[in-house]
Amino acid sequence: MKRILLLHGPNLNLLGTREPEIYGSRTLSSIVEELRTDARDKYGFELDDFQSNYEGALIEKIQDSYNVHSGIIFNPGAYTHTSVAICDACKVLTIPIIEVHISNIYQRESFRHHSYISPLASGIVAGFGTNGYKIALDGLMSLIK
Ligand code: CA2
Repeated sequence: MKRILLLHGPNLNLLGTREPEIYGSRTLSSIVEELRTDARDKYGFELDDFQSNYEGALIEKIQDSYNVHSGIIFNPGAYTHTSVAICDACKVLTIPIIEVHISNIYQRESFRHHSYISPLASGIVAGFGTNGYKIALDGLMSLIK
């Protein structure tokens, strides 16, 4: 079965435990399991998932994705706005990357308005809460199926 990767950056392991007014009340594991089911049942794709608070671990996962995954759904968390290293790792990939933000980063502090990932992303979803992951899955599948 073909595979896609759902990748999460720092602090997103805390989803569902704090700041529900910004990030909603769902846990990361419930989001992952729902998306895994949708990927398999709607599209026939296996979904691998990984979350890390460490930049290097995310970079290694992106590198390992080469020749394994058909696309990536990626919420890089705060590394969105800071990480040239993650940007460089993504540049090597030829598969589509869909960048996801739960919040609308353009309605928030100005330091969240710049993304190092967006120029490399095939699509960007922001401001739809955790429903954005489903939108990202449909968008990614429209590109690779
Ligand atoms: O809106 C998003 O999805 C963000 O990628 C989330 C990042 C933030 O730095 C980006 O600017 C936008 C922060 C993730 C923090 O996640 C938490 C979840 C629950 C409780 C506390 C933090």
